[in-house]
Amino acid sequence: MIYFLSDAHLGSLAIERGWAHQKKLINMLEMMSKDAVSIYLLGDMFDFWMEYFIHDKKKREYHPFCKELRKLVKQGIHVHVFTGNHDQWTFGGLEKLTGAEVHYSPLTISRYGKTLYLAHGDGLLPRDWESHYPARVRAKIKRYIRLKAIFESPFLQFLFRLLPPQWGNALGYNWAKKSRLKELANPCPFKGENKEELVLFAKDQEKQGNHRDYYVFGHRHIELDFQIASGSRVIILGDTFRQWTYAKLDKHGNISLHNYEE
Ligand SMILES: [Mn+2]
Repeated sequence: MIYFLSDAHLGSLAIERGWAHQKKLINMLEMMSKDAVSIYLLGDMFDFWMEYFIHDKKKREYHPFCKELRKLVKQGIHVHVFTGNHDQWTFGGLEKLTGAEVHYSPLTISRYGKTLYLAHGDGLLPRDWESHYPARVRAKIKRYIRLKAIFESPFLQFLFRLLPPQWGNALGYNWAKKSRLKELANPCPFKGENKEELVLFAKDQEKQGNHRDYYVFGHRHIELDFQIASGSRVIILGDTFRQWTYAKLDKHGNISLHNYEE
């Protein structure tokens, strides 16, 4: 069995009962470990993850989760962690801490006779994205692209890593809290086949001849299993703080969405 989950946003200042959240996530991974060959964590497992040059005590909070990943790796399960837009600032530390393989960009894999495109999903757009949105939305997307470039700038990352962790974390966690509260106040359900960026992205990939059976994403915090014209399915993983979503690929190549309950 291959499992997929994403978007735990561990450490979020907008999610209460931090330990209960982390404990449930660990239990969910334990459940998967019973028959998992691989587990893919598709980004934003942490609400904010930055590796500073100075020791960051805050990371201790995540040790139970990181220890669990290490345990799964020791058991022989292939554990893959993708970076998301909230936790992209890892420079080898997370890999060292967990033993998991860290991916910084999308990945195409073949398993059980199916091809899968895996990505966190932020910033993925079809080539002709501008034709799909009115000016107001285009401006918003452009702002996001600019912000993403700032977040990904090696020079700015270097400067941020020089900060005392308390300062950096105060900035990072409050930025993340703001985006979480904004989402809670104003949730954005599935926008429909012709507006949902990740569906448009998948359709464009198919148009370019890059066929995959399944596109699996996180990021949007909505649960979606949507078939596009090429026959491919776009799976969006919901989250692991409220909906407790995961996807499962069985040995016959069938993929399905589930909700973890204790
Ligand atoms: Mn995200």
